[in-house]
Amino acid sequence: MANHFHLNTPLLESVGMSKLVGTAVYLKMENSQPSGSFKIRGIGHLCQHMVRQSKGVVCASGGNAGMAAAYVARKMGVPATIVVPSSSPQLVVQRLQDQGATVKITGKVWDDANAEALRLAETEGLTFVPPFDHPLLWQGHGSMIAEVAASLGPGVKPGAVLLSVGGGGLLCGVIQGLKDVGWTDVPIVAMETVGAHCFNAAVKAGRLVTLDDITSEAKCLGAKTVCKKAFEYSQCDELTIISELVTDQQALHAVETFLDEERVLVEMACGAALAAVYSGLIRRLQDEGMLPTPLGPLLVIVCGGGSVDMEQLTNLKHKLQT
Ligand code: PLV
Repeated sequence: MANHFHLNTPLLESVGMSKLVGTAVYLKMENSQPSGSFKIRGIGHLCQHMVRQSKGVVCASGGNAGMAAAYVARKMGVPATIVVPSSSPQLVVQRLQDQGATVKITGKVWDDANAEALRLAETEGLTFVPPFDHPLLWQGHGSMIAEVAASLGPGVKPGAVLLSVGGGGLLCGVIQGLKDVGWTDVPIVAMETVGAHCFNAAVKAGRLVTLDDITSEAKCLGAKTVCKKAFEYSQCDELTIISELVTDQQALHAVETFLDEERVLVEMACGAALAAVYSGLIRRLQDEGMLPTPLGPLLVIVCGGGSVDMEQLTNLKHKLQT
């Protein structure tokens, strides 16, 4: 069996984004992972530790965690059951089935699907694969920062990292990676959309908050409660985590601009991070003194695009009327 399932992804300099931000912008192209997102790093790592003698795996997902779990399970030769909420687009169900997974649609949002996945793990004796809340996931995701350090070469360090937050697994993984390479002083800009803002709500309240509902179209950011570790990191004095929100319209606009400029189609969950550049938020954070001026290279985690195609993009455009 392979050592790991993920690829060493390209680190691309974006001329268009660099012009906008006024510093070099590097894109970590996690969308080019075999399962379509960064999730394969952590889930691959976790499955290697937990799945060897398993009857099968079960994972609840907005899309990308499920794609990663289905891909890894197929490579390991074990069956995968992926539970998705009814809000996941049909193309996600199709892509999961194409990976050989059994797909079950339960509930309206990810939290409902997760309750069903936990029940199935219990009753069917399946190995539960959490999509964002587990130390092995964070350790696996951390490998992306080691790759960035190797790509940038000695003596070059990002001025800030820009990423999206759903349940907080990517955030915890990036922090793990920053710790591993000794970059914990690098500020992180953590983006969510309004209506999928469980991290921002927790940071503002000073405690974990469960949202009433997920009203954003960025369904892959749609966990109602962020994981405890992500919240703890937000309270930690040694780290700088700036939590910011964009609207769905801004995230969609960013997806479209990225497609035009970088020739890559990503999904809304990723658009949330990209929007920080295209909407001028990074510049504003500099003006407000939240980020330094001049800013060192901006590292953007291009987290994925497993839940989008042209039809879905057109539907979103109609729905959000941009
Ligand atoms: N998506 C999870 C959780 O959904 C999933 O099941 O696929 N960018 C993309 C493209 C994602 O798919 C996700 C997570 C994130 C960012 C956020 O990552 P997280 O959940 O680790 O913060 C409900």
